[in-house]
Amino acid sequence: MNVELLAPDHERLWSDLHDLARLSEPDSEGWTRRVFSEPYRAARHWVRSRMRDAGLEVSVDPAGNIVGRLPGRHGGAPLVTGSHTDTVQGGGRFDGIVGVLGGIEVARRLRETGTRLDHDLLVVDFLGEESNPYSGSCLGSQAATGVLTAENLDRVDAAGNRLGDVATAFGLDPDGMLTPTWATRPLHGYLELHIEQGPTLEQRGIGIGIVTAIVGIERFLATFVGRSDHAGTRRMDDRRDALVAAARTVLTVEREGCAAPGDAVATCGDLRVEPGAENVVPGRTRLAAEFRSEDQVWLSGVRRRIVEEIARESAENGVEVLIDWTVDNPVVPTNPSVQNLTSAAADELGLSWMAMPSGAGHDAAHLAARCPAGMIFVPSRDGRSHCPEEWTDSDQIATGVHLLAAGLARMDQEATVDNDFGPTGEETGSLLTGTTAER
Ligand code: HGY
Ligand code: MN
Ligand code: MN
Repeated sequence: MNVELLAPDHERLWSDLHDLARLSEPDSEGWTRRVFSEPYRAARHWVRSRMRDAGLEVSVDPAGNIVGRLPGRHGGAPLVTGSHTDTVQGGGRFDGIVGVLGGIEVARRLRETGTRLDHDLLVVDFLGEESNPYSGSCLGSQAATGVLTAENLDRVDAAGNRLGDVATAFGLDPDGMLTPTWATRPLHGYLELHIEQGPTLEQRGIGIGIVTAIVGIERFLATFVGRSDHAGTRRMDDRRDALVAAARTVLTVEREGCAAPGDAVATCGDLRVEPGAENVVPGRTRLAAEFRSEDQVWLSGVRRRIVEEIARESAENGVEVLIDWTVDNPVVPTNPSVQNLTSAAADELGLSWMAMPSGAGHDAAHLAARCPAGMIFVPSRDGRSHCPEEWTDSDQIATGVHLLAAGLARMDQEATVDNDFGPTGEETGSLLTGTTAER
């Protein structure tokens, strides 16, 4: 198969990206399309119509994911690509979107060049990949792979809305979300195109990242309970200040992250103060924090260490603390065969590439539990993401889409993608063990 032919139509891809970007909360900074919101409903309608225009058979699976199918010669276990079109609050135009539009463009190019894959190709817009109060993140890929539970459906958001009810109001079937469509159905393989959301590729002047692992994420919500008091009459040695206790935890979390091995990170992203008045000693605070690393040992250890530290510090301030761990995603290595097939395709296209971990979470982490899965990164300008400044150049996206097509084509040709031996019977080592093949 001459994969040069599968090069994407730059203008069409770029025009799609900017058409979709129009569907955002009108008065938000940057681009905001939160799961279950009206802009998100409009975006899913737009995605379905673009999939149909591309000649795909479009459906919404029981988990709520939009699935575009391009029939293959022999059918069987499908090849899957895709990503997400929901955004964070005040986010950008590329995170997730590049993978969904890239998958649609690959399908168009296969049809326009008369290239028939052996396997069906499914292009998926996964429901709600971004962080949510119900299941942590990745609602649609969790549901499709059997991770979402009835308990998740009963969780409520800050306004007290229950996931099951919100999904029903959005037109989805909560019972369907508990039917793990892809937990039993065999999948031939999964390859996702995504922006790096970090600075490495740009700093190294490399056009492609081949992801070796997706970091594990531990996330907690800590509630500090002290005592509200008059700020003018309560002596400093007689306070139970819930904000001071939370502030000490913020510094403890930061210390953990700075002392951690490798690329591990630790972040406190949200702090709520009650009653939140300048003349009242805060009686209650709520702090959201998370830890990420590709080192599972460190990640598991930090959970134990930080609980003891927070309890000790809070007690010194006469404050009680309740910690609820809301996300406990393990480190997920990508499939070595998929890494090697994708890097071979990058070599064939003469692309510069490097092996690298993903510091962001992705739907691929859940697909990896169900089939040989991998990811391709394209650069992010200044490493910025989850903000209006998020940007990737048109030609960088086109290069990523071209590699996505070539990587999927190679996976399609493999009898089983999990094949550990190449045509000569040599063991195809993983990029995990090889040197970073920067070209
Ligand atoms: O938070 C993440 O890593 C992803 O962008 N949802
Ligand atoms: Mn994403
Ligand atoms: Mn994101």
